Amino acid sequence: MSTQIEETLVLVKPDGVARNLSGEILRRIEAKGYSLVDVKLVEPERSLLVQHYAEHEGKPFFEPLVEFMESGAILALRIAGERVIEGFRALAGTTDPTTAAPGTIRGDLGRDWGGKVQQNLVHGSDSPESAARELALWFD
Ligand code: RTP
Ligand code: MG
Repeated sequence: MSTQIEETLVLVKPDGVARNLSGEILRRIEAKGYSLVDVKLVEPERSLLVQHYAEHEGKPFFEPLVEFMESGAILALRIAGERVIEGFRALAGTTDPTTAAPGTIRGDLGRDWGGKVQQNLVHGSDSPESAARELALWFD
């Protein structure tokens, strides 16, 4: 099988940064064997968040989601590795932290805060197209 080194965008969302989980999340990424290419702590403009989550515009959770993402600092990571796009999504676990599998970031560390949006600690690009688009938004 040929190797398939990819890059993806990971965001430690405001709940992860506020709960001091950035190091724990980065530890899991590095322990898996992915490497860190670029990193920055940001408080993005609303326009960047709206572009980032453009696929969800019009959904009931869109506005609460953007407000949540504006509520504090975000750690943006550009990471690289073999099939890292799919692999990081597996490491993160499914969207709802209550039912995300134990062993995943969301399953082990996520909480259901009973709000209008899932505060699920991390974002990971969901396809090669999303990764290219999102890395350009956050890092270029
Ligand atoms: P992400 O894009 O952040 O990596 O998460 P995801 O692919 O697992 O989930 P997605 O469907 O893309 O939703 C984006 C983010 O919106 C919030 N959400 N809340 N209340 C709800 O039902 C709901 N649905 C989605 C979550 O923060 C989710 O990660
Ligand atoms: Mg998504």
